[in-house]
Amino acid sequence: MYTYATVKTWVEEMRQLCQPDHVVWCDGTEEEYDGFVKQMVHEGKALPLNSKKRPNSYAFFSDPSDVARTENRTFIASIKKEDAGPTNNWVDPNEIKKTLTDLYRGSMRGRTMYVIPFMMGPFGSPISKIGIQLTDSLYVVVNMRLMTRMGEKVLNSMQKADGFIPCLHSVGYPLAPGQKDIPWPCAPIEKKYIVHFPEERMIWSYGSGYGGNALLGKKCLALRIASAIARDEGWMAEHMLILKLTNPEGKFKYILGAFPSACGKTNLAMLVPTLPGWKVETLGDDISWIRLGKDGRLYAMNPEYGFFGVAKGTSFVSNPNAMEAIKKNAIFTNVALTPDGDVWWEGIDGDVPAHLTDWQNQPWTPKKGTPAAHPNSRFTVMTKQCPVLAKEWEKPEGVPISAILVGGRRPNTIPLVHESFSWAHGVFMGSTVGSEITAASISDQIGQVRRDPFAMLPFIGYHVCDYLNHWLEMGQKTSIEKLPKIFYVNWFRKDEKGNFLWPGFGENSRVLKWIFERCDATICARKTPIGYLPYLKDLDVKGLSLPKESLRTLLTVEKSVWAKEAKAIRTYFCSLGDKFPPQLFEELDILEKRLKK
Ligand code: O2Y
Ligand code: MN
Repeated sequence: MYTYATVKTWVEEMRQLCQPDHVVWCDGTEEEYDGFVKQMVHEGKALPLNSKKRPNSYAFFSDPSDVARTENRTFIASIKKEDAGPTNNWVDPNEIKKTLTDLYRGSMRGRTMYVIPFMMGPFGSPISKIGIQLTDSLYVVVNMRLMTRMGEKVLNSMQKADGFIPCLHSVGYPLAPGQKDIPWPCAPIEKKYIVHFPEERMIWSYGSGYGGNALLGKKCLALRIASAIARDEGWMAEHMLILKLTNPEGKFKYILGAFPSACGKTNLAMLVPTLPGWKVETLGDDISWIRLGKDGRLYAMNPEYGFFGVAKGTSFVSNPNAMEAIKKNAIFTNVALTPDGDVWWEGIDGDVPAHLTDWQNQPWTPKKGTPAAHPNSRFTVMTKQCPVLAKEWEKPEGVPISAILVGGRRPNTIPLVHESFSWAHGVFMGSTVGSEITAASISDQIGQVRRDPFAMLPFIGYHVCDYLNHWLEMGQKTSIEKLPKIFYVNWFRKDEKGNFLWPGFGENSRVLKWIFERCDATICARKTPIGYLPYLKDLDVKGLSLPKESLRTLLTVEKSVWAKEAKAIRTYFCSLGDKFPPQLFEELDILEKRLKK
């Protein structure tokens, strides 16, 4: 266990290993942030944007080899291989420590080691966790300041905390004496390692400076390590947005949503309802920590302090609140630049400009045929800049949850919305979530479903079967009426011509309204073999020009199609090995029986 008393010793040990020229303890202040950004501008690593259009905002451009999370270089180093399960890359902790110790030795030469004390979760929450990240990347430092509660306040609260999670990070590009630095130092792909030690509660990341690989509070700590801690301590760390939905009478509910990466979690979290009188407010767009409250209800809180959103496709049409949030004090990574020094990406509002500088600093015109912004280009901004932030978003105890939504991109089979019969049935639904493969390196996979249980597949820090079992056990901790209801939604259903049947975005408020009313039991629902579906009269489509036929398809359960789905689910469950929870096989058996009736 890494306790308060060991912070200085650990930092000193890592300093001796990585051999930086300097060590700087970050205080997390605005002045410090401004100084760091200025330094990076001076070094040619950051570009200030047009201050009239985008005040206090900066663009960064990564190495083309370092543009996203690298799942094949992400590892779980549990003592026993079987504890990592069939869906994680396992490495032996002792072996990988040897390999990485050799790589870290001298890896910060010619650089500064920054010490970042950070807190995931609000101060005062019983499940908030402290991390200390050591990094030789100033880009990481400034992003961590926007994404986490960071600095002196964390160090001061450490004495009361039960320890900290050590997070060691190096870009893996030491500088020889006199060697000039490059704008985005990193190591080649085969030398990148993002390693999690779930038993030791420790993270070692080497060779990448990008996003989830390098901002270690996010996917590494708040999901992979936290999911292992949560299993041991009886709570849950989930890949979920948190929103507050208020009806025209002023009654509100908190709703969570588990959707795989790039399925619109940020858009849903900040949705502008098209239904008059309804309101959505945001509490989080990516990660949710869930615990049992004293009253027997499940409570959720967002452990993060900022958004690291996908820029591509973000516009005043798809997400006006995100566009407002990033008007100032933002960091942009791998976006394109307009001639007047503002940002641009595919899908942003307005006409495509005639001339841009693309994310690789090359002149760009629409004729070029390549994306101007990288498809995984990002904005980083503090949560507090979201114009529809719910005032209670930082409540240490979290907010009581009424509903959990799950879903992926499914052009067929899955209706617009259906509700589970029970908690175990809801866990079954969550375990089957996935998206259809549209572009794969192996073309024969196109059209198949890539399953992603509760959208957590890349982020479970232990065995996927133990994870699903933990979900089932959480349902045993309280009475059924206190548990949130679980709904499976699918915004991505298509017709035979490949057109989306449902308009999505703000119109999703119509589905949220149905869910709200089901939670209150003010409306009935149609019992089908797969779950409860809306009666046509209960889904509010007033003012929506949706053909009757489309609505029918969106709310139909085709038994023959579902029989195939059930078969595919069985194949998937079997692929996860002997530890797969029997209760979920029972749910599948019952589903098949209901389909045969
Ligand atoms: O590519 C990256 O490093 C970022 S991944 C990411 C960032 C913010 C929210 N979610 C995700 C994700 O992959 O789920
Ligand atoms: Mn995510």
